[in-house]
Amino acid sequence: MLKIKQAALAASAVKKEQYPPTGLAQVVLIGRSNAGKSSLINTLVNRKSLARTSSAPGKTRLLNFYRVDGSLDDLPFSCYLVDLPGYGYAKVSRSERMAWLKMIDGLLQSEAPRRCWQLVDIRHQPSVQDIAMHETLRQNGMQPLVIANKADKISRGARAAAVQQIAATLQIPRQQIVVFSAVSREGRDILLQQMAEFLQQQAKEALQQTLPQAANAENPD
Ligand SMILES: Nc1nc2c(ncn2[C@@H]2O[C@H](COP(=O)(O)OP(=O)(O)O)[C@@H](O)[C@H]2O)c(=O)[nH]1
Ligand SMILES: [Mg+2]
Repeated sequence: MLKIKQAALAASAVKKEQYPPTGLAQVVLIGRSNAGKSSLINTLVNRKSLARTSSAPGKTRLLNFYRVDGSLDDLPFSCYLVDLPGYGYAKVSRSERMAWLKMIDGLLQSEAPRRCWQLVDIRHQPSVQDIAMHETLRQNGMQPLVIANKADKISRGARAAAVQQIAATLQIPRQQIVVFSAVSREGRDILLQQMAEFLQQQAKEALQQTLPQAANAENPD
């Protein structure tokens, strides 16, 4: 079981030199402005206002690295939740958009174990920008988990169809979508489970990389 003990803002960055120095695993949150990225982080780590939430879209212009410390099956872990500035905000200039793309590209190119979580609004079909972002991530070798957010805003009966619609639009299996709400906290356990699986896989890969060397050191022949 994954337990989060502590969470804190480790760095706000635009470029690589400003990233936190450790190569810890990252869960990167991507979505339109106002999709609920900051709220999701707060819900996940059980803090009211660690990540700033705002009803004025387009305010966060930096990559915010939140360091999370906790335990996974009683063993300590640390990772980052990375809050990306939202896209789809109409009033940005071309140069601002380019700077944004450069910032995201810089993050995705940097070396770290990484998972992407893309937030979409469960009430609407994914936007053109949502689809473009999803495809870009796929082209970069990522398979983003899609979080259908604000589930408290639609009736239980409308959900299956909404999720089906998102799956069809993004051309992904239904299983790649998690229904979530920062208000009802629905879906939180599933996201923690996703995080746990990622970190476990990470630990396994790290071990596999060090084990052959350790074996060689013991048996130099
Ligand atoms: N009803 C509802 N509102 C939400 C949910 N998540 C976020 N919001 C609201 O949506 C707005 C934008 O949320 P925020 O987390 O700042 O989005 P961000 O721009 O993606 O970081 C805020 O007014 C939040 O209170 C949710 O699950 N349900
Ligand atoms: Mg935000």
